[in-house]
Amino acid sequence: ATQFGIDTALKALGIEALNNGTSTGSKNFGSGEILVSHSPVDGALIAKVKTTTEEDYYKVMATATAAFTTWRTMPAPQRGEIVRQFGNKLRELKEPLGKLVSYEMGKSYQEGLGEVQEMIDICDFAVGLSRQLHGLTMHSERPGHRMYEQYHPLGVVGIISAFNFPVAVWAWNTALAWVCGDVCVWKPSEKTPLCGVACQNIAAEVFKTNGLPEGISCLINGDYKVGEMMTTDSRIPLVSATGSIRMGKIVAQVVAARLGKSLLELGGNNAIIVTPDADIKMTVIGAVFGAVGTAGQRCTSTRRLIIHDSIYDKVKNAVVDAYNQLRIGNPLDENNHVGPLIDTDAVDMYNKALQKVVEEGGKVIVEGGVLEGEGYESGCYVQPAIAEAKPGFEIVQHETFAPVLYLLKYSGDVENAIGIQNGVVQGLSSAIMTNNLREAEHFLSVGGSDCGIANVNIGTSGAEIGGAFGGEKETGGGRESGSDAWKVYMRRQTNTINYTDKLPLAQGITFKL
Ligand code: UN1
Repeated sequence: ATQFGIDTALKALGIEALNNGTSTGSKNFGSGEILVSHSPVDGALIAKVKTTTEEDYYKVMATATAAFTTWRTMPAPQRGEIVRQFGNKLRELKEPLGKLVSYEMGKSYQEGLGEVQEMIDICDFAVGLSRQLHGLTMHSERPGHRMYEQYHPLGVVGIISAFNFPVAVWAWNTALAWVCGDVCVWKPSEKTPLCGVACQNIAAEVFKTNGLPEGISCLINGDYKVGEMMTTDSRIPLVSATGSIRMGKIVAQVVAARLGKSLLELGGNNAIIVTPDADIKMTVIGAVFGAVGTAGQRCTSTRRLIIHDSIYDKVKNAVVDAYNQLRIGNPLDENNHVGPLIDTDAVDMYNKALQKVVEEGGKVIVEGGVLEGEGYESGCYVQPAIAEAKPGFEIVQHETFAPVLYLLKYSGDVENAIGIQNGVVQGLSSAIMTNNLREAEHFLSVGGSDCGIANVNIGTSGAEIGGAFGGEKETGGGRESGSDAWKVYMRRQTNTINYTDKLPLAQGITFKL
């Protein structure tokens, strides 16, 4: 762990051998079972975290709801100032935090730094937003009346995040929620609890320095049962959850049963359509980064390449060539492209997917396999694989969170490729590689991609924070991050004011007493 400066990074982030996984800011406690965080990089124990019991949770919620009454009255631009300071702290700690992300989650150090950069970017975005939480004004149909709308904070926002973006997805939610006047309770993935502790330490210091109350940023830890405390809790008007479709369906139903709001960011099954007019060089970079970046564990990872038959062999050979150059190994070593999967369960899923595609009649053209020997002791390193498949295969309908890329062939019009691309239950990210304006515009038109993200001459992953991020169908319909995604963190109120001494009724109704 000392080799890549992990010990120094942990120290800079205030991570101890045993951490309290429940926190309201600077007050940390926790009396639950102990969660152990092992690195998929080398299998070593990084540190332990005490989980949150029901009793701990009630303390957190009491503190959070009390903090809300203070925080919501602070002018939004002043809340923005706090988020600005938080962003600056992240700038200072970018390297240690990027390193911890890489070491606890397994993505490359470059991608770990990129993730922290997303946090910094969303803070900047939120600071600007803090002066722009705009509503509209409308013209009243009644004389001497004024009508407008305003946005008020919602309350306590619950955040459930996944292991694959252990810090950025929290920041997307929390930076916006904070400027909107909400307080947040976060349950990070039980696979990356230390990333949660580190972020909470950073936030806590900023709130404390500014003399703000405990409870604006809260952390809870544990498995799905801890998440359930939030989904069933009617004091939480919004639950923002990132993870599997299976998890999202449960969260959606539990939150809806109490008529709460949920913001869901679930699975993707993202495809790149490669048309006869594609720039092959660009296609290869986009497809390979999309498929093997974060070892295929992004929700935006490229899972399917839908290639026109006229250029199929050319594209296939170029992609296979690129795969042969991939270096797999310790993600903190910047010579490597691909790090480990999160754990050995993920390795099993990867193996099963490769088995299944062969059973269904597919052909593996870049052999997969679990890597063994020096440097691979954790058992989590796999060879990124490519299989030729058919769009209708059962396995191709699923999001396997691993570097398995399916090559699918289409013939004729781009419409056929769009049909294949849309023919799955997920609807997160999509892309077309083409220099043909007609094909590109068709792909973006109403009859084109049905995804929340549709790119031209860019891969499926690596979205910028400025756009709204999320997808349709079983991806869950939520939108986070940029554009007007902030609106979900606030409640809208329509106000009509009568400044006359008459009381005319709307719709021309007369009512005489
Ligand atoms: C995720 O995988 O949950 O677009 C988020 C991307 C990143 C975010 C991915 N900016 O790939």
